Amino acid sequence: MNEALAAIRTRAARETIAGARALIFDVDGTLAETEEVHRRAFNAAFAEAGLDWFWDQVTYARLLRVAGGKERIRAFDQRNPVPSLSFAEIAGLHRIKTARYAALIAAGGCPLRPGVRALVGNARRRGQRLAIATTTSHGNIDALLSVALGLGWADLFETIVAGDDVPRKKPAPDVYVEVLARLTLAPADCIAVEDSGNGLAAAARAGIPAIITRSAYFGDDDFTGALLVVDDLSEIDE
Ligand code: XBP
Ligand code: MG
Repeated sequence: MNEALAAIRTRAARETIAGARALIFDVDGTLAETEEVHRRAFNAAFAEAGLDWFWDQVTYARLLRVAGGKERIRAFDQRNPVPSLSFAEIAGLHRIKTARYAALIAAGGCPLRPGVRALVGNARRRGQRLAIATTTSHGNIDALLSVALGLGWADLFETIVAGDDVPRKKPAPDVYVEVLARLTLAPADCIAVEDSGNGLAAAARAGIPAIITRSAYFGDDDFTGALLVVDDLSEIDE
């Protein structure tokens, strides 16, 4: 594709985004580069539990293909022929991790990625409805956005659907289908804002056009079918 055609496509995508009835945001990797904080929280929980596990960035990048922290722990434990943790123990370990994540965010915060604040503000000014569709937990969303957007952050989003609110996590479409039901909007009236191949697949299975903001852990994913792929959201709203 030559530059002129690329510019035409980008302009058309920007107009589609500005004209959508609702923008549905993913959280981790999209609103903020949180996965390094999640990785530190997992490792802190393993240490606290006396497990000799440590997830380096290469290991975590591979495990991130499994959506959901509990599912990720289980996938790692099942690398052994005889897994060592029960479901209850995994849930307890994940609770420790979630507490560590909140503490790390509170201590150092995790800034919004470039362009996020502007896009949210411009969308609100255009009268667009905003929602969140994420695999992580409500507690993690609140920990992140109460620092990044202030204590009233939830007032910006009409509805928030988190991983444990639905039967299946991304790449299943469940969180997006639930958001559409709560907004009573058709998929084509919305735009999903995502960072990963799993997120794009989840939005696509719900029939929702998606834009991708490349993130640190998923930058090399296959984003075929995305309406637009950008390095960050500052390319969307000038
Ligand atoms: C990303 C995820 C989450 C986080 C960890 O969610 O897959 O599992 O990595 O959070 P999304 P939890 O990109 O959909 O926002 O440990 O709470 O799952
Ligand atoms: Mg994400």
